Amino acid sequence: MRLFLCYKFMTRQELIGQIKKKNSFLCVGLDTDIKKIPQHLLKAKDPVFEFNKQIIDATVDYCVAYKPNLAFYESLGSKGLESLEKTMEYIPKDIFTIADAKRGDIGNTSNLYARAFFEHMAFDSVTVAPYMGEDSVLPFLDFNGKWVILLALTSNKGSADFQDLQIEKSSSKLYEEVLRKSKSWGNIENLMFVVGATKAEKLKEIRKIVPDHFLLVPGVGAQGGSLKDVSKFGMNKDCGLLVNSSRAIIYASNGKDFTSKAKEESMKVQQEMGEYLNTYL
Ligand code: NUP
Repeated sequence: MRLFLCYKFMTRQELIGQIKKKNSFLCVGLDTDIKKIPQHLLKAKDPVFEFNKQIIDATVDYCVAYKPNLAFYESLGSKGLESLEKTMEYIPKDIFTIADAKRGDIGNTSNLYARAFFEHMAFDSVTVAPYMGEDSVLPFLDFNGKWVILLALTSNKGSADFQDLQIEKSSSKLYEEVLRKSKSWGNIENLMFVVGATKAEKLKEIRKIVPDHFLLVPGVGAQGGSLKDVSKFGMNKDCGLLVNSSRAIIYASNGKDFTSKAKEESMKVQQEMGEYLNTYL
């Protein structure tokens, strides 16, 4: 196991600065599946890290964030975690990093999850599920300069099961109540929310509840969400969006040209984002 000695963080202002500098609010999802990576990389000592390294080199000029999803690394056991640690060391320090882990537990346990991602692996942020309530989220917010990205309205079909439930004797849906209640647990400097790109039509109402917070928006690309609608309804005066695309970029090709295709795809998304930043900001 590698031990990270640096305690790295990125402020809201620094993140906004990166978005303006790169004309991009793209987050590339490092959902690296050993079964999907190009054959020729399987000869490498650490194929998952080798893939990530080459994807990072190809896309780093067009994105402001990387989001490894923990499932892809944990499923490979200690080797997978080592690939993730190496990936975290490789990502340039001016890029925002998101551990997509969807954690949250009783206080002392949440504190250890936070230490794993913020101290051991030096992530800037972690995705957290709100289901266990305030005392399960606050331990993550105790870490100076680090961010919680709380699940609000997720991109999948099953989000309707609970998140969309109407609260009795109220005009709110459950996800709206999550936003209203949890926004006081942190502030716009340390708390973001997940809203799926497939739910772009809800962004107008969501912005009435959380006008200034950053939103992490997964679901463009493979899940079919519209970048245009997300930008139109979700952008605030500081942009306020990180839009994630994983499969559509990292698996744009599974041949030897995977890096040039990933570069092409990320550049395409970045150029579209540049237009929306000009139009809606
Ligand atoms: O609501 C969510 N939807 C979603 O797809 C919240 C997420 N964290 N994600 C994650 O974003 C998902 O687990 C995956 O890591 C990524 C989307 O990948 P893709 O559909 O762009 O390939």
